[in-house]
Amino acid sequence: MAQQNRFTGGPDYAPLSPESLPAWLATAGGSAEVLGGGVDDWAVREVGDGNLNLVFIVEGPAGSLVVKQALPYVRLVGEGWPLPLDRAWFEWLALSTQAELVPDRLPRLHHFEAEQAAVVMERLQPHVIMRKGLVDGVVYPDFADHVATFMARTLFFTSDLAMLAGEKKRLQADFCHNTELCKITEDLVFTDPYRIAELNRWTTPQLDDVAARFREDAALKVAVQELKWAFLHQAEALIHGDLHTGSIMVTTTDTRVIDPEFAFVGPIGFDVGAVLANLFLAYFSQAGHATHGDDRVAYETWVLETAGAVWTGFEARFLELWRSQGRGDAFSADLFADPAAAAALEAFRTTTMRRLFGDSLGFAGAKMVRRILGLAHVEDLERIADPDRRALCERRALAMGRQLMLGRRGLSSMAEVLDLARMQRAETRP
Ligand code: SR1
Ligand code: MG
Repeated sequence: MAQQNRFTGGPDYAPLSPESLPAWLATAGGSAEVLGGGVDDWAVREVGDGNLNLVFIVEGPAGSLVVKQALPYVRLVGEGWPLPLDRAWFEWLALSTQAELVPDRLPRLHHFEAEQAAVVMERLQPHVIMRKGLVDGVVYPDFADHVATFMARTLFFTSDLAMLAGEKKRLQADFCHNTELCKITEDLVFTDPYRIAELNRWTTPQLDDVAARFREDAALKVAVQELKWAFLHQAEALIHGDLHTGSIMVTTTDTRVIDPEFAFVGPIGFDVGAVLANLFLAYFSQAGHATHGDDRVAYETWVLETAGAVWTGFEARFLELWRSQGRGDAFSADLFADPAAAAALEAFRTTTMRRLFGDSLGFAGAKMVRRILGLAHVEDLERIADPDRRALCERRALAMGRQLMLGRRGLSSMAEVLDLARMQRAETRP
């Protein structure tokens, strides 16, 4: 089934518009019932501010919905960079898989239509994109708990620790065609920031020296390519694939993860690292948002503590699931019934979490660097209008990213990582 539905975008595919969308939506699953009234009563606006797709909010007399439609090219760059429409299918398939594991952490799904490469889903309200909240200095007390649970459950239950080999291989087969989206990550995260690439950009001339140094840093290039190699071959679990704070919608009491169009079966640490990276970027950007009345110092502390809590929460929940629900084909339970074998397995679990910690830190470092030296930047830093001030924040974040990639295997605790962040934050070299 997955194989057939993957072929999205039929002969009638056309980018939707506020004018054309109501007629289409009238035939899209139960959308009309959710909205109430008739097509003439629906107000549509396009609100997409991401890099790839169209996103519409549709409001009717009874309720509202979101429609996300893939464009046949990268929106950020234009028609010169074609991109397959089947990413809408992978997003739908990932959301459907995750919905069975963490229904409370996702938007409710209403409808998928292959012909228009479009997904209809719940409009999350009054949620905001988390990155915007972080720029505004808003505290989200439950975020670490929510995202740690999201990651532990989605990553554990789609791994060989929980799945039978045949099921896991079918899952892998379903997602292995998401090659173009993976290629974006392979290029933009792991390769382009370390070479001259047409689409790279950075705060210039302030960061010209560090950009050049990164392109000549032999040890760093080996480290980032080792991470790329892991991204290419480490088929551990169904990962979201783009779990930054722009893919998370929040209120002060709720957290929902959206946008898994980059999903594939890849390294667990890539998702964990994405969340950590984006919290660290938020941390280093706060100095750029400080004003006379609001120095952001307390907020910096909250952001850093949250990064710590994301890792410790993830580690605890993942381990708990492994101990209580490890019924997959990896580590067959009947081999570990006797106490000596059980103790050996427990020791291996500790080693594995340590390895996942190192992987997560390395991926976090790569994802920090790409947002400063590569094509796609983040609002946390872009919203700092003064380029000198922005460059200082970016320089600190780049130094941290580099240290995470190079030192990932030697860093043994989150406390050590947070100390590293504080040390970089104190760096005043312009
Ligand atoms: C060309 S797409 C650039 C970035 O946007 C997405 O959110 C992914 O992070 C991708 O790398
Ligand atoms: Mg996205």
